[in-house]
Amino acid sequence: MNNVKTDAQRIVESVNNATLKNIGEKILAGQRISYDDGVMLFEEASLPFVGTLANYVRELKHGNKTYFNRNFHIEPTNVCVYTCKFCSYSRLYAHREEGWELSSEQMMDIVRKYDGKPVTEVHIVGGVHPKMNLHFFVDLIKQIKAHRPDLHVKGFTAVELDYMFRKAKVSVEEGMKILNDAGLDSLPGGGAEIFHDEIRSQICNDKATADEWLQIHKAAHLLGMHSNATMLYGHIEKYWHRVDHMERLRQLQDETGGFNTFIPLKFRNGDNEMSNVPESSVIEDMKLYAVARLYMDNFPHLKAYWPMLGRQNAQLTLSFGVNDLDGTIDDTTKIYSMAGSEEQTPALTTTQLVSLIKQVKREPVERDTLYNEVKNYSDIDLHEMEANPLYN
Ligand code: V47
Ligand code: SF4
Repeated sequence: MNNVKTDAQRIVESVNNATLKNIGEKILAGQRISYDDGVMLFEEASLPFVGTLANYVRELKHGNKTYFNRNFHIEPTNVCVYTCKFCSYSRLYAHREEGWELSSEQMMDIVRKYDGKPVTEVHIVGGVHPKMNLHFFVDLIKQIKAHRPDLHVKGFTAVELDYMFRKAKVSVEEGMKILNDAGLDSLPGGGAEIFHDEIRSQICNDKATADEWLQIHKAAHLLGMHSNATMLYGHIEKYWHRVDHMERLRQLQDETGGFNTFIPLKFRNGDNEMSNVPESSVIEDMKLYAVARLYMDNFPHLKAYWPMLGRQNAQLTLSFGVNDLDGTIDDTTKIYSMAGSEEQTPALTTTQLVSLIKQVKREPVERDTLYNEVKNYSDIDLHEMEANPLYN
């Protein structure tokens, strides 16, 4: 830790730009950086500058610990009433014969497939299907909880919830309470994209607005539920739109403290209506993670979702502020493989994930959804893990 602090002090002392030096000094003193500082970091700072500072903040908060959890995904449908231009995954409701729709029984078969396996979470997220309504999902959640009460149910983006609540003619607060009472434990971070209307109106004009997204997460937090937040970056947004997005999240977090994790999602341009938009470079990706770590000072965790970044770049993020890697065991999600990610079958065994983390000298720690530590793998031999079916 002392070394990282010295590295951070050195890089701040050596920078010529007075504004950047001032931002660096704020970070070293544990002070919050401003909106203008955030934009300045994107526009003017070098990758080593933001990276060294982000690594310092990461180690201050978490030392070498790198969390992962063992979960599985259920994607109820890819049929969707919305038309987000970046989405390679959905099929319009009008063409629903080209998509898939799982029945409750089929989803319960997926849950039962994990009986006896050491998973702690099911992540349920999909398209917005007009027939899969609030009552359908209340029933599904109850069935999951009746079958496996200890399984944490993290489900539904604010976009799915907004549609569900409107259709059921309940308020956001009533709808969240109904789902929470049924057994929904927390919310994933999807659907946030870029909040600012200048961009939102161009890439996902017809779904929940920024204010609606934030209102739903606030309602969940007020019930004592936790949630995550994402940002879809690296397409047509400007740096200041990213900072505006992070600022709105930081403000809600100041109010409720209900967010666990911030998850930047790299835009992938395969097979969607934005295929003409080039993808961001690895340097831009690492810079984004680092600035996010510096800006989101009240978010405990910063997560990289490797199925979309690729495993080597995800490993690299561990030096740029990230302390959590997602996508373990048997990540059945199709959203990124359909968007052109290198990871066509995103499954990584626990042994492989632990090995990825150890290769860069970090400490692999399995966590549950709420970041309670389940197991520290630092002293567990990789050969022993390879021989144990529980980890493969
Ligand atoms: O909201 C869609 C994104 C999100 C593309 O909370 C795309 O733990 C890149 O939110 N390129 C859904 N991204 C996934 C999501 C998520 C994933 C993992 C963990 C958690 C969590 C949440 O996927 C959507 C959208 O932003 N997305 N298409 C694309 N072409
Ligand atoms: Fe539907 Fe989600 Fe795809 Fe948008 S990103 S079209 S809401 S599945």
